[in-house]
Amino acid sequence: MTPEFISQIQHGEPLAVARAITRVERGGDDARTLIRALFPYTGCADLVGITGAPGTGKSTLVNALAKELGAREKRVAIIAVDPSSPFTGGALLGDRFRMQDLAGTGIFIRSMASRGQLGGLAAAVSDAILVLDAANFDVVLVETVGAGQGEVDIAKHAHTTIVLEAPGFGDDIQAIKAGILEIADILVVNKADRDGANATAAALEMNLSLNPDKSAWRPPILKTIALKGEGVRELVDAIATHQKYSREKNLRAKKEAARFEDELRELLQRELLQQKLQNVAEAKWQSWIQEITARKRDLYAIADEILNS
Ligand SMILES: Nc1nc2c(ncn2[C@@H]2O[C@H](COP(=O)(O)OP(=O)(O)OP(=O)(O)O)[C@@H](O)[C@H]2O)c(=O)[nH]1
Ligand SMILES: [Mg+2]
Repeated sequence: MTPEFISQIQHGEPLAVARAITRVERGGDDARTLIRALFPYTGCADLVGITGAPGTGKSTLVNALAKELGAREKRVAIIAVDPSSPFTGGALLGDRFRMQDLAGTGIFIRSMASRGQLGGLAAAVSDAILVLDAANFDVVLVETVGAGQGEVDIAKHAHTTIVLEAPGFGDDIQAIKAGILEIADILVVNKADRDGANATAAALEMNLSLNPDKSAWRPPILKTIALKGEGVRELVDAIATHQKYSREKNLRAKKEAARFEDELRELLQRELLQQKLQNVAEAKWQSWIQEITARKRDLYAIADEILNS
């Protein structure tokens, strides 16, 4: 890792930034050295999470948001966390289309697959965010499907979290089902060109009014037609309003502290686990599991043995 590489990343050179993210995805010592070198240059980018059920229009909206931010002279990067789940098989094709859509705009886009990530998806995405932050992007947009704890954590830890909903599920609010409504700083009913958008907005409104805390930030409910870019200007304004509010109320600093605290705990868990297990042979491990299933010994006894070894 040369000083030139670090400097290229800091200048936001797309190839260097892409290589850096590949490196943090692979994990290991290389990733660690890189993040440590970049960390002092982070802490400036606005981190905006966009989450919602599959198909609500997150990718379309993120592209529209990125363009509007770009028009406001912001340097924008996008991370799309691809759930690589069977029910959203279109993600890859969709992403190719998105990348074409953004070609020539100077907007950096990268998708990260949630499968097969050493050290977990959340860790890889946080490191990628640090890379983009060090690369002097003003805004990092992170799209996640609101499923899975790691993904929810990513969204939760953004400075501003947008939860997307779309009409067409009857009275059901998908975000409630997914348990992600509470993390919203801004609620968006996308596909407002469709029947039921007003009803969905009203249902969200009712849900918000159940929250008795009048002093807290009340998430605005906006309607967008992401396909046509309608409502996107208002959404960018709402993001700015929220960021101003969270700076004034010191929420941004608190969120960041909470994020690093969670990440430090996770890191320690992984490292300690690895430390304790690195000298345990697979056969030994399997024999412990068999002892437990045969009720010869219990979980606590085995754990004690490992911890005291
Ligand atoms: N009618 C209508 N369709 C839209 C709108 N926004 C997005 N769509 C369509 O909805 C479909 C899903 O959009 P995506 O942006 O891929 O949704 P997503 O939430 O990113 O989907 P996943 O990443 O697979 O979870 C696409 O066919 C879009 O063209 C909108 O405002 N109105
Ligand atoms: Mg998508």
